[in-house]
Amino acid sequence: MEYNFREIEKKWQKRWVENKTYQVTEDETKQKYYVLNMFPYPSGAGLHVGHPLGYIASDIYARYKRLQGFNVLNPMGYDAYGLPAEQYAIQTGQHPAITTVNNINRYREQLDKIGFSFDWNREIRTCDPEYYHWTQWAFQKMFNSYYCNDTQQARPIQELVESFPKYGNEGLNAACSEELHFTAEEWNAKNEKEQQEILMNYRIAYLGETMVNWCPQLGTVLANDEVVDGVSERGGFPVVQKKMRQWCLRVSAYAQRLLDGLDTIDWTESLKETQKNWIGRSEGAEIQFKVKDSELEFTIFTTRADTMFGVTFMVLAPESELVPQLTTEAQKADVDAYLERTKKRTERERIADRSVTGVFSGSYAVNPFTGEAVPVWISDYVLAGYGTGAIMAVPAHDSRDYAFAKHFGLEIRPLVEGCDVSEESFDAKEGIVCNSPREGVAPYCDLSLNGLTIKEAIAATKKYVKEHNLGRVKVNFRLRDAIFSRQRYWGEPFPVYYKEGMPYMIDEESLPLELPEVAKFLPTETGEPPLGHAAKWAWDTVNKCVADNQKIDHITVFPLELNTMPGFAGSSAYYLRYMDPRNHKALVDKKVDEYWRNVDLYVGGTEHATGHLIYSRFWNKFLHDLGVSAVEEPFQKLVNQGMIQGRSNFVYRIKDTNTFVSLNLKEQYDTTPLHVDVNIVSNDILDIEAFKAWRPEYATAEFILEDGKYICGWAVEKMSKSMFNVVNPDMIVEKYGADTLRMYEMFLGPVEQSKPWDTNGIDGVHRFIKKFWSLFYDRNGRYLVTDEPATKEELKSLHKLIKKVTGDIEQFSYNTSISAFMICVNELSGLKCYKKEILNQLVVTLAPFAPHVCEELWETLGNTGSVCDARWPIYNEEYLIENTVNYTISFNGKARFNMEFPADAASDAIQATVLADERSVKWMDGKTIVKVIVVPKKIVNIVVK
Ligand code: ANZ
Repeated sequence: MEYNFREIEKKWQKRWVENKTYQVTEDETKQKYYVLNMFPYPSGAGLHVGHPLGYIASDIYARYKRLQGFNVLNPMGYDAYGLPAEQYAIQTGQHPAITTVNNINRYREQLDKIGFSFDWNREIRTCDPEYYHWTQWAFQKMFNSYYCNDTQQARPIQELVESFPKYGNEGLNAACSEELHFTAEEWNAKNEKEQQEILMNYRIAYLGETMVNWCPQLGTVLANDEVVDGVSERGGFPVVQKKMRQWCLRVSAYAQRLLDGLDTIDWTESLKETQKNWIGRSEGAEIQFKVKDSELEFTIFTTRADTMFGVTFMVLAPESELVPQLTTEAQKADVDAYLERTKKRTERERIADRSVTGVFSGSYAVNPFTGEAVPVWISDYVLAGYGTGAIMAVPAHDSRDYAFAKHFGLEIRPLVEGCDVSEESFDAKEGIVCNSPREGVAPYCDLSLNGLTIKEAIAATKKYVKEHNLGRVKVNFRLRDAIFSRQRYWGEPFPVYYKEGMPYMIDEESLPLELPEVAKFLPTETGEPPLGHAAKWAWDTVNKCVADNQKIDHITVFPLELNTMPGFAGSSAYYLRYMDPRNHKALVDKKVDEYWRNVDLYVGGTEHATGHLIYSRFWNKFLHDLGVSAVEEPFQKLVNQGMIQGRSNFVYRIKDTNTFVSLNLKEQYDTTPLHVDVNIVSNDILDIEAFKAWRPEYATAEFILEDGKYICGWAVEKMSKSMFNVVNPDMIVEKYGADTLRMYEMFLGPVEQSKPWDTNGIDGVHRFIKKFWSLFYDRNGRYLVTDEPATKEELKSLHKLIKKVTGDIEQFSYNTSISAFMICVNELSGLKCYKKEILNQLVVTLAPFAPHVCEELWETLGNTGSVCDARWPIYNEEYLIENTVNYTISFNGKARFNMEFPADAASDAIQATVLADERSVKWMDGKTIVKVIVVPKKIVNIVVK
């Protein structure tokens, strides 16, 4: 029988479905293992060979764990809300739900062909109301919670509702947007709306005034990385900074826990480092400065409190609320002009751009340490969202302050008198060189920093600040709260209605609140989000249902929220839902969650390092506080798969002709390289007929060939449609089978590494599977397998493999495993080993990589049940012991041939056997033996004369 992969793969894919091979339930008798892939956004282009890379890697691991006896959860679903479907809808009128379903169906078809062990029973789609029910539910819980800094956890907002009337917010230590102080009397004197405003200050999901990148043409707010040089990445439309009331999540409250959690998980150091930087913990002090000739006071944040004596000016962020207060009449026009200018820049551009801009406010601030008045400037190198949005500038010790002072001719005063502050002496990284020991400073206050190191000086200053009530010690985080509103259609609707401008949650029993139909997917004429087009988008609080907008009376029927949730909403807790996807009563049943706990292995791209992987950790911690998620960290081990790059092919057209010259002859002509579809090139040889048929203009093309062939050039580039280097996995499966595709993708190189797709080696992998097959059947289809006992050599070959593959899989080093399979199969072929004892175990070892062919051969060997349920073989060290040693036989120091001896052979015996060998007789050439030296386990040297 021939290796007919088409039939085999079809047969087993069908049988897996019929036998529910990959369906998994909670089984208390087995240990769980949860494998997860970052679920895909189903785009219109379908899968290319880069997409399954991570899925194959995790599938191998899932199958391996199952063979080891674990109860493995390996689910798959779709991140189905997203911009491309919506943009397409805007352009064509096609409802995004339809495009999304079509794309999902195509994805599923492609995935099914590759033979994954996904439990499709657990499929989820983020756009499915049954799914987003729980996204909305979690949002409501966040709205109804605040973060207690003392206990470091989320707690019901109801606690505040109950304590404010009794104690005000005295003694409350909670994460908030703004520091507030009020007594019980003050609280009780407020009306409902005012009280709601105060509670908003503490809620974990809150409406906040935020500066956003607003793109009027797209009618939406963009994330910083969606804005490039002041225009939208998508479409190139102008973007302005605008203050907007938006839903936000108080991610910043969890900053310390997000940081601490990193020490408990098995992620790469580089990814942890990225998250640490993103969270950006910074220890410093907040210090108060009085405004000269005024009652006003403001606070700055500094990590270098010790530099108080070097402050020569202050800087406010342009958006700071202090700006209008501190701007004097004389400076107003200049300040307004400056503010107008900076509005156009995103925060990221402001950080990246080092050109100096700014304007004097007209006011002065008093240094609490020296009593000196220094000018207050406004500049966008100070960010509104960080620290207090105001700084004390120490140009002699901070590079940005230095550049600013130089530009505007402000004083640069080093901490040590007489220090060189010329441009040449400035070390941007270290600040100016003369940091310590500190000498010669004449403090106005009684603090002396003389002789201290920077660290000691900072500590001493902080202590002084605290003791003299000049400010407080403060830890700042760079991590910002997440903006959670999008002015788009294709996303989860907020389960929120508005009464007197304040948001209220629809009751939990009424969830999910389903996305309404709209006439148009664009913002309305009045600039409202697309949901503003919905005719039936009001909440009837009596009947607890959605009502026509006409019924809005602001008494019992209220308008619903028009924003929708952002992309990360649906992907933040999806791994929990996979545990219990059809539960109507809860996100996940408590017992089920206790069983699966968290993801043991998560595989996905590094591009999610700071988005999804921060948000989902935050979301999970919140649910953990609620007692919903059993484990604080959602993803125990994380593996980032590399990208598969495209391998492009080129043809060379001779300028101004329709003639194409083969690669190695092109130097003789003046040519232009053109991308050619890699699918009509095989091993860099162009299929000329296919090329002619590819484009009408090539129908009459002529060719200058070498050795009768047209050889294409190649280059490694991003895999993209425009480079014609996209390889569709369907084509590979069609030509070679899924098992070859799976093994080949893994053979390309280490999973974590980016590497080019290069079909040139695929034949080799395919041949390997055929060779493996030929251990079972000969060319004439005769079944070869026997029950004979295995020899030591055969066992050694097998156990060497088992040992290697077991170790490799644990390290995700699949490419080296595949080499080991090739070696083993070659060895067994050489030994003509067709023994069941060996083949049974070989099949099990290969099954995670090539499941179809292994199922088939497992059955052939007479086993019942799926190979998935076999036992992973355990290698036996005994078979691996080298029981023979290879000796080099030399004559007068020259190596001549090799001989095998038992490892424990005695020197005498070795000597006798060597001398009796006919090759020795030849090399001695009738001469006399002077001496025979036997170096155990190595060499035999015969000295002759
Ligand atoms: C005085 C000083 C002297 C500073 C010196 C630094 C060096 P990290 O580590 O990132 O927290 N800063 C504070 N708030 C800022 C804002 N909103 N925008 C821009 N810069 C701000 O950095 C904290 C330091 O960055 C603070 O310490 C402050 O400058 C500046 F030799 O204060 B420093």
